[in-house]
Amino acid sequence: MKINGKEKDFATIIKKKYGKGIAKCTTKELYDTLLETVKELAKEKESNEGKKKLYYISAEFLIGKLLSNNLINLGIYEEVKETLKENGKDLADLEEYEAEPSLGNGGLGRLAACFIDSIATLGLNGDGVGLNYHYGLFKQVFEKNLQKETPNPWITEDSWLNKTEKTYEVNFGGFKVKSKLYDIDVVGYNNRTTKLHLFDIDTVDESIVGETIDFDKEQIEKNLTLFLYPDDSDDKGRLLRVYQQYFMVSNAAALIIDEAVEKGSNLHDLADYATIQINDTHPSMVIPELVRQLQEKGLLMDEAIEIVSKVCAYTNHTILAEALEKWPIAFLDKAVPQLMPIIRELDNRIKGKVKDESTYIIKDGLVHMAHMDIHYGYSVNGVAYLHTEILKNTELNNFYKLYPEKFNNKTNGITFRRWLMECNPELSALITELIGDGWKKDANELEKLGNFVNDDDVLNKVLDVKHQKKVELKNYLKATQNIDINEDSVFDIQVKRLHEYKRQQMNALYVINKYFEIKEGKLPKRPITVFFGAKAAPAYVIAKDIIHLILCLQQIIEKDPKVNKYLKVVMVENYNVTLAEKLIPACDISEQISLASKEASGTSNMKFMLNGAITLGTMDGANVEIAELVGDDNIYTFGESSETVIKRYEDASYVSKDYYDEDEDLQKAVDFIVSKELLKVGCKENLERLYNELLNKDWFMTFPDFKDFVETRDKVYEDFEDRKAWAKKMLINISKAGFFSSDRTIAQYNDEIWKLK
Ligand code: GPQ
Repeated sequence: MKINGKEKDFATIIKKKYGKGIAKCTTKELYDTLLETVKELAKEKESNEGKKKLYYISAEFLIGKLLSNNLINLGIYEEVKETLKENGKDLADLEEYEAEPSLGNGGLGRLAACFIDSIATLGLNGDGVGLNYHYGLFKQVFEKNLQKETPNPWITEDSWLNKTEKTYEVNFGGFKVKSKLYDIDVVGYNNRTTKLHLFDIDTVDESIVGETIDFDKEQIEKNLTLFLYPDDSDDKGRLLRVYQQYFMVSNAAALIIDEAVEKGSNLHDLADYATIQINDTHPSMVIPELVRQLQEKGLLMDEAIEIVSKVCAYTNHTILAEALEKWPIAFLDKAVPQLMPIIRELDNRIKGKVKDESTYIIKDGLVHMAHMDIHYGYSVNGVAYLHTEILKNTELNNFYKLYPEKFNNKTNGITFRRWLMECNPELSALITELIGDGWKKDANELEKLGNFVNDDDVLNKVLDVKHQKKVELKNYLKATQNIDINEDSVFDIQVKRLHEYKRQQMNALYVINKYFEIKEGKLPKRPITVFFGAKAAPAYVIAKDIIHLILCLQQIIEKDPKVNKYLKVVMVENYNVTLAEKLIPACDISEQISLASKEASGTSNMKFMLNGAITLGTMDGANVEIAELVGDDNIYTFGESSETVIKRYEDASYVSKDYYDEDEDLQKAVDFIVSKELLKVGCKENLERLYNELLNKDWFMTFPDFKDFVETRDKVYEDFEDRKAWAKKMLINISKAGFFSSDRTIAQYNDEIWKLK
C-alpha cells in the first residue's frame, strides 16, 4: 500500500511503531495500527469539491464496523489479510475486536450508511450529517426469556472519529450549548472519499447512566447525545428527542451556510450550493431553522422561505401513522421557542392558499412534521414502487393532489461492497470466476450469471458456498453465544426490528404449529432451524412480549427430545450489523412476511437475495419488485394483497376472533401461548397480554394470512429437497439482484432530485 506517495507495507509500519514483528503484536496493537493507517490512506483520497453539495441529514447512520469495509474499499483487504495470515494472525480476530457503533435502529439507519458508501463510490459531492450518540441504541441481553436493555459504549480512544475544530452555538429555550463536530471519513470503492459529520457536545456525562439505560432525562446538557431515540413513552423522553433533533438540524444548517459562503455563495444563491435530503421526519425542523438562520444573515422572510423550498427534499419511509411525527406546540415552545413563530408563519401561508385542512401544518395543538416537509420541500419520495403508489393514492393523496410533480419513487438499495464482497468473499470469488469482476463496479453485470442456470457444476458450487457459510455461522454462534446448530438443517431466517407489522408473531405461530405436527408424528424431511434476530423498542410492550414468546418457545423445543431433532428456534442476542453479516450469507429462506402495504420497502430482503436466499414473503414493499425480477418460480409469495388490507382498514371490518373460530390449527397455536407448558417457562402477564392482543385485536392481521403462510412455507421446505432446482433458484436470485445496488438508487436520487455534477 502507498501512504503519502511512498510504498509501505504493514510489517514495516508495525516494526517502526512497536519495534517487533506482527506475530508478536497483540490484537489491540494490530487493530490500532491498521486503524491509523486506514485513516491516513483515507485522508489522501480526493473528495468531490464541486459547487453544489448534498447534505444527507439523518438521525441514524447504522454504519457497522468499518475496518474490513474500509480495507475493501481501499483495495488492500487481500494484502492485509495475507500479511496477517503469514504471521499467524487472523483478520477475523481484529474484526471481532472492533466495537460496532450502534448509531441506528434498523433499515432507515442502515440505508443511510449504504447511501454514503455509494455517494463516495460514485464520487458525488455529498456528506452525511447526524449525531454522535455515545451509547447508540442499546445492547440487548436476554434474562429469564425477557429482553433487557443495557448501554452499548462504542467510542474508544482510537475510534474512527476525527475531532474537528468546528463548533456552533445552539440556543434552546433558556440555555445554550456549544457543539463539537466529529467526522468519519467514508471511503468509496473508487478512490474517493466523503464525510459523515457527527455533532456532539462536550458536557455530555456518561456517568449519569448506570447498568440499565435509565438516566435523568431533564439534564439536557448532560444527556443530549447519550442515546439514540431515548425512551419516548413519557413526555420527558419525547421532549429530549425534540432537543436532539433541533441540535442536529441547527448544526447542519450552520454548517451548510458556512460551507456555501466559503465557496462564494451570497446566500441568495444558496440553492446553487446546497441541497438537503431530509431522511424521514426526524430532521424536518431544518426547514424552519434554515429560514431562521438565513433571516439572521439579513435575508427577508419571503426570500428565505423561497430558498429553503428549493433546497430541501423529503424521503418518507413509512405509512404507519404513529411513526409520522407530530410534536405538541408546547414542546417546541419550551425547547426551541425561536422556531415556533416561523412554523406558524409557514403554516399561515398554507392556510391562506390551500383549502384542504387535512394538509395544514398546525392542527389541534400539534405540529405535523411531514406536512411541513411536503409543502416546503421540492421533492417527496417513497422508497419502493408499491410504497410510493400507496403514498400517492392513499396516505398522502391529499398532498399528491396539490403537488403531483413533487412525488417520485426511489426504490431502496444496498451496498454490494459490504453485503456481498465483505460478508461473502466465497460467493464473490465464485461470481468473479464465472463472469469476471466487472460486477463490482456495475452490479447489472450479475445478470450474466443467468448463463449458468443449467450448469450442474456451477449449481453445485453455489450449494457448496452456502454450506460453507452455514458452517461458519454455526461456529460463530457457538463461540459467541454458545448456541448449537445443525448445519444440515434448513436455515430459515427473520431478522429485523421487532414490530407487530413485520409479524414475527405469525412466524412464532408457525413454529408452534410445526411443534404440534412433529409431536403428532408428522416429521419434516429435514430438520428446520428458525432464526430470529430483533430488538424491541424499550417502551414497546407487545413487541417485548413477542420476544418473550419466541424465547420461551426456544426453551421448550430445546428441552423436548421428541421435537428437538427436527425443529430448533434460535433467537440471537443483540442482533446488529455484525450479526447480519454472518446470518445473511448462511440463509436458505428469507422471511419477509410483513402485512401487505405496511413495509415501506425492506432492505434485508435485498441482502438475502443477493446472497442466494429464496424469499418467502407477502406482496409488500420491495418484495413486489423482487417478485417481478425473479419471476414466480423463484420466490414464494402468500397472503392478502395490499388492496384487500387497505380496504379492510378503511371499513374497519376485521374481527380476528372470526378467523380464530374458523381454523382449528390456528386456535391450537394461539391457545398454546397461554398453555400450562408455556406458563411454566414464561411470565403470565406477558403471555396473557399477547394472547389477548391477538384474539381481540390482531391489528396487523396475522390470522387471515396464517393458513396461506403455513401451506406456502411447507411447500418451500418440500421444494428445498430438490437441491438442483433450488440451486437454480438461488442463482437466478443472485443474478437479478443488481437492480438493488445502492449505486443505482443514488444515481437516481442524483439524476432526478439532487442534480449534482
Ligand atoms: N424504517 Cl419510519 C425504519 O427503519 N425506521 C423508521 O423509523 C422508519 C422506517 C424503515 C422501513 O420500515 C423499511 O421498510 C425501509 O426499508 C427502511 O426504513 C429504509 O427505507
